[in-house]
Amino acid sequence: SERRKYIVGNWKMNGTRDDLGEAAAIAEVASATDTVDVALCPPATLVAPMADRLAEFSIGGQDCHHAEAGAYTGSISAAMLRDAGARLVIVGHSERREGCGESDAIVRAKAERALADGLDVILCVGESKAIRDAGDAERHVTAQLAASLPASFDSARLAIAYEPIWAIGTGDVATVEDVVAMHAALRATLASRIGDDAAKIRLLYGGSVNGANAAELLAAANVDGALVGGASLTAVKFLPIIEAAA
Ligand code: G2H
Repeated sequence: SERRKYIVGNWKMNGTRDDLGEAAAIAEVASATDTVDVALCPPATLVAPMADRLAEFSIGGQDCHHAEAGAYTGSISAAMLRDAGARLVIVGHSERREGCGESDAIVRAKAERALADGLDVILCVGESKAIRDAGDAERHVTAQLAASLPASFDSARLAIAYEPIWAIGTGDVATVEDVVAMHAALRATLASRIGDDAAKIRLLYGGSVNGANAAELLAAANVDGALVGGASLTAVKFLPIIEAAA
C-alpha cells in the first residue's frame, strides 16, 4: 500500500536515564531501516534527554493536557512536549480513558490541541472484554473513533491505534481476523468522515505485540503498524518487531 509501516514504542510508566542506551540502540536500527517509520514514547521525564541525545529520532509523549496552558497542577501541555523535542503524542490510551476517566470529548480536545501545537497524533481506541463478549465491539470502537476524531486534521499527521483492552499486557493477542475486521470498520468510519483521504491514515494495532507475532499482524489488510508496550522497553525485544515491518 501507499502507507509506510509505523512502529511505535510506548514505554508507559517505565524508564529512567539509565535506559537511554536502549533508546539509542533502537534509534540506530530505526535510522538504518528506511522503509519503516519508528518512534518511541518514553515517560515525559525522558522526552528531553532522549531528544537531546537522539536528534534525528522521532520521540513522542504518552499524553498531553487539552488546554494550552494554565492552572493544571501535574499536567503537561502539547507545547511543552514539543519544546522538549517531541514530534508526536499518544492520546486516548485506554489506561488514560479508563484509569483517568478521559471521555471521547476530552480525547478529541487533546488531539486538537496537540495538532494545533505542532505534534502529530496517535489516537487510541479499543473495547473491553465485556463489550467484545456482548458482540458490540465494532459499534463501540467506531463510535469511539467518530467521537474522538479532531474536527479537522491533516491525514498525514494522524494515526489511529486499535488496542483491545483485553489484549493489553496480557499476552492475549487479538486474532488476525478480529484485527482485520476492526481495522476495516475503522477505515470505513474515516472514509465516511473525510472521503478518499482516509486511505492515507495509518491504522496501528496494539496489545501484546512481540517479535513472534508481529510479522503475521503486520502482513494483514489495513494493519499499517503497531503500538508496542512491554516489548518496546529493550532493543533486543523491539528490534525484531521493526525488522518484521521492514
Ligand atoms: C497496549 C500496548 C502499548 P502491550 O497498551 O500501548 O502495550 O504491548 O504491553 O500490550
